[in-house]
Amino acid sequence: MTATMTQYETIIIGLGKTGYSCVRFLAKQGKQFAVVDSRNHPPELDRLISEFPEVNFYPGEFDSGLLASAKQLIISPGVSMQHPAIRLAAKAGVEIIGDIELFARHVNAPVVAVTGSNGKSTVVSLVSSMISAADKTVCLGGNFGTPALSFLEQNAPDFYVLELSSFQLETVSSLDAAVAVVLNISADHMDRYADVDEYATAKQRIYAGTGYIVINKDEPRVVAMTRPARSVIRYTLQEPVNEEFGVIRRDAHDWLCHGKDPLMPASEMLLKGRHNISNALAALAIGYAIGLPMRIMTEVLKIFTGLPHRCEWVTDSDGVTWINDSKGTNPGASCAAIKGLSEGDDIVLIAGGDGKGADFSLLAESVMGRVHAAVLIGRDANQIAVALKDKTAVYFATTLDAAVKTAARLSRKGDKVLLSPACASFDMFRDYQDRGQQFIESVIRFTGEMGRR
Ligand code: UMA
Ligand code: ADP
Repeated sequence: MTATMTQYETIIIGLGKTGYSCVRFLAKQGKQFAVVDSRNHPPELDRLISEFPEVNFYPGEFDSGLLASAKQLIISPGVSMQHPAIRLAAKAGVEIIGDIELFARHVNAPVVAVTGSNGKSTVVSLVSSMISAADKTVCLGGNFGTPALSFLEQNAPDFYVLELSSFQLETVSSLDAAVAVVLNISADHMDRYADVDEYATAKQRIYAGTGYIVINKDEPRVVAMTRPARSVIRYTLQEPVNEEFGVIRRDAHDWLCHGKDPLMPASEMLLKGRHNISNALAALAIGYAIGLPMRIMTEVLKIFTGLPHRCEWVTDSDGVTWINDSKGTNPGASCAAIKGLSEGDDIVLIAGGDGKGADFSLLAESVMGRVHAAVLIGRDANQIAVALKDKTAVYFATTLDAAVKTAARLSRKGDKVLLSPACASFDMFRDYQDRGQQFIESVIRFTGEMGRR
């Protein structure tokens, strides 16, 4: 069958996790639809063929005639709205939405929505743990991993907690989150957006609706998104004003506080680094908005060990601490990890990969006085070297194994060797988990230690 012979009410673009969740959702509703993907064998093709053999699938270059003839396109987050065939369809009046918009139109339980350049997964995990600890039911997903639409196949929980990427938010207009937060904005995905403003505009869509908005007072770009008519809860790493969540220094200890009320010493959190105090305050503000008891939330903060590949301790060997921050996939994330972990000029950094069009000057600023050597890997190693060369000693390695060996040679007693690439992993690894796992294995092999906590 040629693509242009049939007209469809809806066409799903992309047959990865999201596309397949849309297939299941629309099929259950008895809708008439087809699926396209630019790849010949996308990840969920086999499942589509075995479970939905009646659904037409069109592989390869998107057919602009086919797309423009539909009433609605449901676009996967990995596909840009700027694709010429999609722009043509939009121009022809075809409605273009994503899975989160579809979810928002059908959901009937409160949604906690979290976006930001960094810290999303940590914050949604904390909030989800707090909800469970308060004996409420929760579905945790979105960009975190499980597509949101798949939750609508089950009974509604007390709360949905969704991590939302800028890609997912681009196509959202009906989301009315009970609580929404943009944690922070620093440049990421600059291969998909014209500039940081365009990227921030996509994220800002999370604040449409009528629920609470949580504002990080330390982030001017986020503060500028405040909507006056809304119920706002603010948090800051500084001393809080009024009902804000913040940090007060008492007897040489930092305390997480709600207004003037001390909640717990920051040192009792297992998560380390200033950025994680900020994440904890965001989680407290969200939990407060949905009525979770403060005592239960602080108990969770005391036992939450953090997610793998985020500033994860690997081993100590010969006085050197090895840390896996493979999820540091943009300069903002790696800066936070460097600043959060350094206690002086004591870091050997392993960085590099696919820079996604990033500007590495922010990274250069954060290495000064903290990183005494940087070992660079991957496609954009040279570009990072140019940014770092006057700020720290720069070395190159062609494999991660070689980078580990070079870092071991350059490290001194008391140092930390930190893998925080500031880049995506896809040029050398399957994904960031694969990169982190290979790092751990390489370190364990090389140091001869078996000490993963
Ligand atoms: N692709 C094509 N042709 C197509 C469709 C997709 O080449 O026709 C490519 C995309 O360019 C991308 C890959 O296929 O490289 C996957 O894209 P997708 O939209 O099919 O992805 P899904 O499998 O549906 O997974 C998506 C999110 N992926 C992206 O946004 C790229 C997952 O986030 C998310 O967990 C999942 O939906 C469930 O909601 C991953 C991610 O990398 C973790 N997110 C980015 C990030 O965190 O930085 C935004
Ligand atoms: P995301 O889901 O947004 O990628 P994660 O919670 O997975 O965020 O953290 C990814 C990386 O981002 C961490 O390994 C750390 O280097 C950095 N990071 C975490 N929280 C913050 C924050 N609040 N501000 C800046 N960087 C952060």
